[in-house]
Amino acid sequence: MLDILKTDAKKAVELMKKHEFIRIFTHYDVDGISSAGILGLSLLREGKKFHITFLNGLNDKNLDYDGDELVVFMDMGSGYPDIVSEVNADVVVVDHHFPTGKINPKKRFVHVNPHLAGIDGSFELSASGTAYVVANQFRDNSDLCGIALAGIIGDKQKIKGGNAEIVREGVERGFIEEKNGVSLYSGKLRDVLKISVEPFLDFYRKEEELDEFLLRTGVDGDKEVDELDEEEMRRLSDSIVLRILENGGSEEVIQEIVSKRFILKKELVKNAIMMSDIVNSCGRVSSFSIGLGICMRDEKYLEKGIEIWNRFQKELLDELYKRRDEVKAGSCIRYLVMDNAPTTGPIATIFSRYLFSDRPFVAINIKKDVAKVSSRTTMRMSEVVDLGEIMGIVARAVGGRGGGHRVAAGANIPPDRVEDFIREVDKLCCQAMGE
Ligand SMILES: [Mn+2]
Repeated sequence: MLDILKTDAKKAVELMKKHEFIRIFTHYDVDGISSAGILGLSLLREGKKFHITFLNGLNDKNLDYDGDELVVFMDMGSGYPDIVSEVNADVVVVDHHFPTGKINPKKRFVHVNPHLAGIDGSFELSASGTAYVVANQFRDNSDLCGIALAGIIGDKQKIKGGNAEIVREGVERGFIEEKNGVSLYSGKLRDVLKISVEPFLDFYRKEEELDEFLLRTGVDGDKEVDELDEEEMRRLSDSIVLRILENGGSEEVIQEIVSKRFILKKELVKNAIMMSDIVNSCGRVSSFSIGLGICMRDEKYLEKGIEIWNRFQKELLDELYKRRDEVKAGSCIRYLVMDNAPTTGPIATIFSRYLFSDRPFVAINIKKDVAKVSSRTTMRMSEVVDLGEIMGIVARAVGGRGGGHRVAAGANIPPDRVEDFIREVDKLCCQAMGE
């Protein structure tokens, strides 16, 4: 399944081998950071020097490089042919976003993207997974599969297709261990249920409900999640499913969370979803190098990373608790308008998956000069509603820019056009849904 991609990956590696110094630009989310971690470790093993910059998105102003360097774009680039075409250096793009337009490179150029190799890059291979395929063309770097998995989880992809192949290889080689059960953090059950955001169980500041839940489930809340026996895990899993559905969560998330728990044998953080969340929170608060350090297995970053994650998690939970009552309904969407909120995307993701899964969800965060939009919907609704397309069209119409995947997309728009934007998005969603 990865054969064609491996051919492209090999070309990328051949080009990288021609350079002693590699200039890497990557997305600042967990998929982008883990991609850079995978490539960074691979380059270290080849004795090559590199410099990594983390970007929110690509524009022509934030790229500094020398013409004799090799520029590598990770988790970005495929959707910005105009900018990639302008780069006056050898270029490698390692991305999984849908390629748009034609790239006219100035120098040598290799494009490694699952979509160009017959693989569904939206759900079945992340940038980190693509980076892992590239890494293994240098030499056997299959021990890096756990880092790839952190990115796969971070991008909410499925363990299918290319991703499944990476996990399978990891399990076979003993780098990943699979356990049955609900995907939960490690730690004391009561604490884990309270702070869990994926799945979000809505127990934060609801101690009594949590006690009742544990009593009904018949599992001791003081037990370590990793030490629950099979029967306890089964009962817990049933209760969690029920709770999510009662809260207004989507049935789709059930399949995702009641599946496998992955243990990463080689990583500093053994629990795969914790690793993904810790790196994610580092990215969110612009502590990119700490997230990268954890991906590159440098122990001195771990404590700081966990501290950032704890703070981030608490802030996110406080925000979820506060914002849920501010959610409004349009004709076909639900939306939330916030001023200077600390995050946008995570709130949109969690609300749309666990509390308001019945309609597309749009979260707008108004900052000084720009309103940041994150929109999410379920897989089932995305069969008719293409949020990436809708964000693109409506953002352009109000003088902004937007795009993304069918299920998850974003935009930046002028703050004074927020109301027009919501109205138009609502209209296009209604049209798509035939209402
Ligand atoms: Mn990605």
